[in-house]
Amino acid sequence: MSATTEHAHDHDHDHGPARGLMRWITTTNHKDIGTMYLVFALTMLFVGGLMALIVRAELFQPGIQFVNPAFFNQMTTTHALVMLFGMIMPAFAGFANWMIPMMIGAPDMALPRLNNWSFWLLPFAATMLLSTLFMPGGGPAAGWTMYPPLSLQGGDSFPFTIFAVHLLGISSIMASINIIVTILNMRAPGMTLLKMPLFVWTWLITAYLLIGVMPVLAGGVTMLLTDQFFGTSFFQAAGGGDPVLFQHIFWFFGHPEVYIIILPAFGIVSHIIPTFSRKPLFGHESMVFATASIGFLSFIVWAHHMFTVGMPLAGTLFFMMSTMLIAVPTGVKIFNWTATMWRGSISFETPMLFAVGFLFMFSIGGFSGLMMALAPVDFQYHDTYFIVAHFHYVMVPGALFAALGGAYYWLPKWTGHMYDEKLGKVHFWLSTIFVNLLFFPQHFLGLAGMPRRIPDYATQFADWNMWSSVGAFGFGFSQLLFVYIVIKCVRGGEKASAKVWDRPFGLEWTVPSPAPYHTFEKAPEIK
Ligand code: HEM
Ligand SMILES: [Cu+2]
Repeated sequence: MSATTEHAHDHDHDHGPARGLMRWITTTNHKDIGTMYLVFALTMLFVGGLMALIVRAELFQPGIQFVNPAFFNQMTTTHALVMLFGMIMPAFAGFANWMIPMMIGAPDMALPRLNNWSFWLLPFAATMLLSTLFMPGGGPAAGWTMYPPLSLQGGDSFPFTIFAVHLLGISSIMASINIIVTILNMRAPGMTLLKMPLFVWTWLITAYLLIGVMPVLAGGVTMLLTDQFFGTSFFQAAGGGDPVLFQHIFWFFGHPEVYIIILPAFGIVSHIIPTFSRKPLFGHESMVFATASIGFLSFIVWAHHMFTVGMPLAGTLFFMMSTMLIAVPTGVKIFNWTATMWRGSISFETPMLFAVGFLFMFSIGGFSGLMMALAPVDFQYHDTYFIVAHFHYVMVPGALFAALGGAYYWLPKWTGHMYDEKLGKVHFWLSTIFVNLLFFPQHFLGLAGMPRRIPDYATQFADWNMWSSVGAFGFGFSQLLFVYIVIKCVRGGEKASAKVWDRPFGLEWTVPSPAPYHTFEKAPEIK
């Protein structure tokens, strides 16, 4: 990626945003919509975080202290749904909106009205999902995976959950269509596909994954709905159906979904590490091919979530080996990031701290994933806290850290001000210490046999659960510091230059900070 340009930042005509609330409701501007996605995601981080803290408060000690088991189950279920669909996916969609047009030298997204609609579905979907908690019988409680028959035995709010999932899926599909059309049609002249920055590449592949699997999820949950209310028996053994079919459908969506979450994170990290190593990304093309291979492989590994269901030996072997294959392109990426830093002139501003933290801690989650990919040993790990430790390592110090690093990295570009570097570093270290206290002991708990999704446990698990809960509250409260830093940065601070960093790569650094409401109305020249 060697895109540099002479920039056209002065605009002949200058129609700024409308005023007041209507600006946000009717906006078709990619930067406004990006901001709304990011603010929404940050809000949902605290909604989902509160649910997680209710879970961890209950698990602080063995026995039942604070909530009844039914409500506990609603908290684990809605926590996951909110964090996945309400927090991390919208966060990366926010980055996509803000950055993709600027990175490819386009004036906006290709389909701006669709863009507005993709965003505005989200608050309605989230409200519908959260409102189930106040309905008779409460919210969904069978886990975010919604396995029948259990998921069909919950309260009457079930159709609302399903409808919320449908809306979230529609939003994702529309956003993906928009991203693909934008990337394929709106690149500035000279921006060939292989010159595209990695964040753009990872989102292009993510968008295809989303279009590939969201309809499968929608189909699966609709079949649940008709089983419940319209007398079908897709998943009901009594009527000739098969509950395991749902698991196949769900994980055909579910595994690509985890890459939908992590690929944009890979993209962001691939921007931060070169900037603060003052070297171009090592192996740009191999990164693109690794991302594409991960995207492809993610479709053929789903049954690694189902080893304990029982399947023919050939099936077990296939899913075991295809899963382990994913470690190869993932390893290519880790190697390339490390090689980018090799002999670089590295400095550790907050974005770089989060990126390097990502590198180490995401890898911990990758390694536990490899352990679980071994079918025979997964019989021990499955449905234990080891799983909880694995996916939280990839999602929190993995995906979420990349998002936080990206936020610090581009905040000066978005707001025109530098954030408070000292506080940013404090935020990083508090987050890192507490996130490890929170999730590392869960490996031990899982190996010792503690099952996941339970409100009470045997006293032998007491010590590590206590530490894990301490970590959870520490991590949760540390994120308030992030909110403070962001608000402080929006309201003022040292003025940021166009370049912001010492040696950044990419078109976004050629426009002034804050980025004007309209950028690249004349396409930049890519050399
Ligand atoms: C090296 C790459 C990875 C490998 C080999 C891997 C492997 C696995 C396996 C085998 C399981 C199922 C274990 C069981 O239930 O018994 C699993 C669960 C899970 N993984 Fe990964 N994984 C990898 C990366 C990721 C990434 C990048 C994410 C997300 C960002 C992720 C998120 C999850 C989640 C959410 C679950 C649990 C789902 C549930 O049961 O609720 N994994 N992983
Ligand atoms: Cu998987």
